Amino acid sequence: MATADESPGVDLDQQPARRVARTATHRLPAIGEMEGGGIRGSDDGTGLAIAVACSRFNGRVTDMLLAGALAELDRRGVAETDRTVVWVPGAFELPLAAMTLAGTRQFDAVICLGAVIRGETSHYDFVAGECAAGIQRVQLDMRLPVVFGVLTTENLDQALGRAGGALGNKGTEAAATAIEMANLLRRLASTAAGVPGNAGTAIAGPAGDAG
Ligand code: INI
Repeated sequence: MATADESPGVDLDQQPARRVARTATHRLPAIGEMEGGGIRGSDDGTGLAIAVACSRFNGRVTDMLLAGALAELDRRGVAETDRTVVWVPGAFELPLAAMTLAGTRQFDAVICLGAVIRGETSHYDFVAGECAAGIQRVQLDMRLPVVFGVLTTENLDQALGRAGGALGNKGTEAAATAIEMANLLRRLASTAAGVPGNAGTAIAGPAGDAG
């Protein structure tokens, strides 16, 4: 089928410059064409606005996750004025808070922090499973990085070990992920939209956005 560019009577061979431009509109740079062999978000948080939703349940752990996340945002240049922290009762409530924050369109990423620790009943499985599924749903539906900084452990010691203890801090990791993903989406959006004629197919626009 003839496209607008290939309408009868137009000899593309006579228009080499135009032909090159046309070719470029149809694809992102291939892996190998970008530095380092791929496209990656930077770890520089300057200019990014980040929201953090933090669960109060197992607060001894989540306080440490939050401290780790905020320190990492600081270290990577996210201004204090560009950060918002909201609290929810438990991990089960994190997806709704994340959805609401994402819906404001004021943030480049949302970080969810929580600690689900196995008890004697199956409650743990429901809370952990629904929390993870809900967070993933928000990030896909909203096309915004929503980071799963939620510990799911057998006991308190395992959680403490991953909240600033011997095994690192899940909050710190979550902040780094938020920045990298926010920058990656920005980059992909500008790569796609920046190619002449490709504005209508920018790949990182929010769901439901007309543009
Ligand atoms: N919430 C957590 O964040 N961590 C848990 O370990 C936990 N456990 O085990 O019960 C937990 N439960 C509360 C839940 O998140 C909701 O706040 C509650 O069910 C009300 O919706």
